[in-house]
Amino acid sequence: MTELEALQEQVLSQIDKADNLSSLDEIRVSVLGKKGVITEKMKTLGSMDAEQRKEAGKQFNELKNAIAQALDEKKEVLADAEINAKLARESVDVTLPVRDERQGRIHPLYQTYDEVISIFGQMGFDVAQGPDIEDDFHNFTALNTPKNHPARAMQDTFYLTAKPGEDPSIVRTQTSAVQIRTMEKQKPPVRIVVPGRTYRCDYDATHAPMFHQIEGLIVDKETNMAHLKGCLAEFVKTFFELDDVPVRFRPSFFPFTEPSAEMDIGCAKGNGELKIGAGKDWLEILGCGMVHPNVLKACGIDPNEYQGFAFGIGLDRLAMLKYAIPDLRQFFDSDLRWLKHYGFVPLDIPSINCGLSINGGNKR
Ligand code: 2NL
Repeated sequence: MTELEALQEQVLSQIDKADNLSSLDEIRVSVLGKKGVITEKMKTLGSMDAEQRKEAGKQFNELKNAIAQALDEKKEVLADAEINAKLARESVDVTLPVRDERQGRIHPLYQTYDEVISIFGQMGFDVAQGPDIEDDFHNFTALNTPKNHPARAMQDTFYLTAKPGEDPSIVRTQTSAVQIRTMEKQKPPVRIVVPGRTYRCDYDATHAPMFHQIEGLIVDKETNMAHLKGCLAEFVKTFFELDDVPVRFRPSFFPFTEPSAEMDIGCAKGNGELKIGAGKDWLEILGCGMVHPNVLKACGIDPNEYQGFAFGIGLDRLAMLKYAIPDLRQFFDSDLRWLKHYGFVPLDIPSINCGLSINGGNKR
């Protein structure tokens, strides 16, 4: 056996015995590394004469290739074995109980939001949404609220800084602009509810500068005040989960409806308690009315052919009433202890927007 053959046999047997990737790498370095046996042998080629060098060079290369190939093959085998061992070691026990101590809660406001949308959804309303920043036309003018109308007063509405010569943009005071945008695009019949954030410059236990509304709008040929009453009476019964909730409509004024009304629900107040659905007291719950002909005209709808009803409900107040939350400001404090107390377990909510089409805007 030549010296090279002996070396090859010795290295191959070392490779064969290696039982992990790092000892295999040590072998590679000791043979093929900078100071490795074969590398050292290669260096001797320089001192040989041409004929010798040709023969020795060929033999060294064959040796080197054989060892490199053996190293590669063994490396693959060891890597596979290491992965399999790791998989066996780290197997997941799917029968272990689920960790549940950090489950989140649905905010009572959005629980209410989901409930209200799903009730109107079951009545056949679609959901429409739109931007929080509006222009003067959609927030005011199209809603029969011309310039100098008191509803535009600076202390109520947040305005953004105007570009020279332009009307300032408005942070919407109600969601009605979305109904205007829908009527501009869609021929009647229109049947939508518009939930969303609204903003007014106001702050106390029952008012926050950002609050939530849902407005409803139906425009069709035969729509009348009786439909409005039936729809809203049905809504409060379903929302408060009661067989009967007395309602009454008081005349009111909104620029965008004529006639306008406020709807109260029957309740009993006393001893610091409020019981909804029975008793001699009344609680105002929403504003509503028949869509003003000027609003239909502003959207290109002929008021002689179509009429409609509309309503606006404060979602924050509905949530406070149904879930007995005394102070509106807590809604926006982001206090996790509060949310744990007043919040809802996610799986209990009715599925969001069930069966409804959402046109435009960002879904929650
Ligand atoms: C309230 C009163 C209301 C409307 C909102 C409306 C929208 C269009 C046309 C006509 Cl596009 N009306 N919205 C109508 C009556 C009342 O909200 O007190 N909300 C909390």
